[in-house]
Amino acid sequence: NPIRVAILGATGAVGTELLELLQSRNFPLAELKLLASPRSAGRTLSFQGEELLVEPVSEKSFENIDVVLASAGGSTSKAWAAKAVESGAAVIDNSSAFRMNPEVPLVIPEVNPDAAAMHQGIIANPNCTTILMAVAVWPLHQVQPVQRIVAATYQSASGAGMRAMEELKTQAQAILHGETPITESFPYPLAFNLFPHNTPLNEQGYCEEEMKMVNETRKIFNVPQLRVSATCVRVPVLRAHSEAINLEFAQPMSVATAREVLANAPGVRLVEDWQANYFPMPIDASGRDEVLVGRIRQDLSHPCGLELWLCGDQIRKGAALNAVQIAELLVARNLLRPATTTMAH
Ligand code: A2P
Ligand code: 11C
Repeated sequence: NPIRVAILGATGAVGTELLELLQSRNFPLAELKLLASPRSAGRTLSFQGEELLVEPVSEKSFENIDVVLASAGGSTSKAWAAKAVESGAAVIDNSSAFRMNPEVPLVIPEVNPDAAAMHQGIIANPNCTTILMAVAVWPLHQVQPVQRIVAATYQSASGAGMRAMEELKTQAQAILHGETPITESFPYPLAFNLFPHNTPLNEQGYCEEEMKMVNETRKIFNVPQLRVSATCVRVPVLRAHSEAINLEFAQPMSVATAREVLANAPGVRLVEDWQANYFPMPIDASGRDEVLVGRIRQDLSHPCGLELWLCGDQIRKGAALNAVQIAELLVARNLLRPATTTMAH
């Protein structure tokens, strides 16, 4: 049956991509409602050749809606998710608000699709850096359990939203004109610079973004003690995140095995031309569905270690595409309505 969908945060970087994906993937839509803040009231967005009005989100927004794709930040999700669930909708939430709630499945369809079955109204979409890493590491973990993951990220402006992407361009122009760059979305100039991810730090010195990679990966892989450590960095790239990943297994995994596994893994594209020294780059990952993986090599410092490098579109697989894939999964498995009664308020 065709599905009635609402996009909460339709005017944002992820919202815009959700709109594009619902069109290009031929999602079985009965109705599409576009929701944003009162700032966007009166705006229209084009969808399948029609101009659709953006509505400010309200109490009535979720009536007769089957699926809410929410990407308007954690506080907006916290304010509206329970109301949407009460109205009978399944909420696929892109924010970090509910990810670590034990009642909320945290789903990457290529990795843990079965987890979706236990949802009670809300299904969380993982953080973009977690998704990209998990899509590449999970297939190897199936061949031989990963003992430890050490990651360093190179995160684009898109992870901080549409205004941040505009700010990077404006900063670059300002600097090229000899002017002082304006910083609003970011704490420091990003153009011609980089800085450690600016989310709050814990007492161990890890920032929130790094702890998301630790805790979300453990939940998605269902390995509560998995050893993960990350260093997250914002780089002056417009779109698509990159990650350098070191994996340690209990036994050596050959580069040939890893390459073969990843060449056949869902959602992964192996990109390696060793002669040309050509490997995944954010410009090649932008606008693509797959996570590009390459530079797979034996870790010189450890017999059971592997090194790899990946790039993935943060807005697409890192956010909007994963959310639409979850919606498709719910439809395919007839899971739109929770198996049990609705979630506690
Ligand atoms: P708006 O454009 O009306 O501000 P991005 O991550 O690219 O910055 O986008 C954030 C998205 O979340 C936008 O669509 C934005 O709408 C929406 N949003 C932000 N705050 C609210 C809110 N309080 N209620 C509803 N939507 C919101
Ligand atoms: C970034 N990953 O690139 C972040 C943005 O938990 O969904 C998304 C934050 C989140 O800054």
